[in-house]
Amino acid sequence: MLNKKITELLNSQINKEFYSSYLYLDMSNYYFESNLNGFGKWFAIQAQEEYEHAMLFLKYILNSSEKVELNDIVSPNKHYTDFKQPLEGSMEHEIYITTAINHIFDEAYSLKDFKTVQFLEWFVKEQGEEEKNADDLLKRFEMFGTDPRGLYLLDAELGTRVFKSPSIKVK
Ligand code: OFO
Repeated sequence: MLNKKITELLNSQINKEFYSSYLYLDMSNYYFESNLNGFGKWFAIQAQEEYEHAMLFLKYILNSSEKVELNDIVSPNKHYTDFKQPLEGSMEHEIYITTAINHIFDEAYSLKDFKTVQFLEWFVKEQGEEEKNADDLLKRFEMFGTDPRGLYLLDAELGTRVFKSPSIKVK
């Protein structure tokens, strides 16, 4: 059993993670449409990771014998006009998600819900890595992406990304 507030926050996080998946899929589509297939693949894998994150929150709620609430996922509704915009959007979005996860962590800690604290620790670490990835990608784009040859090589490198399942398991 979980505290009501914690259950609400975890349910809201399911929605945020599905939205993250949608947002990254939208970015992926934009790059594929622009023939930057490596960027497209990188963001498609990111979308897949976010789907997995949503499922981890969902399973955690189910395993705690609480009700999962699946709410509407809003459309990303973005219209990118240059290759840098999704990278800036991704950075901004990861900071937003980190804030949301830290907030749940904080609430769980105050309520001495150490089971949830322990579950969230993996996400705190993951967010640190994702912010770093988003920042690296943005900076590397700023360095190399404005030169056609640099953009070509960066795209080729991003296309080598492979999907890895989250290292946390919620049965
Ligand atoms: Fe769900 O990992 Fe970042 O946002």
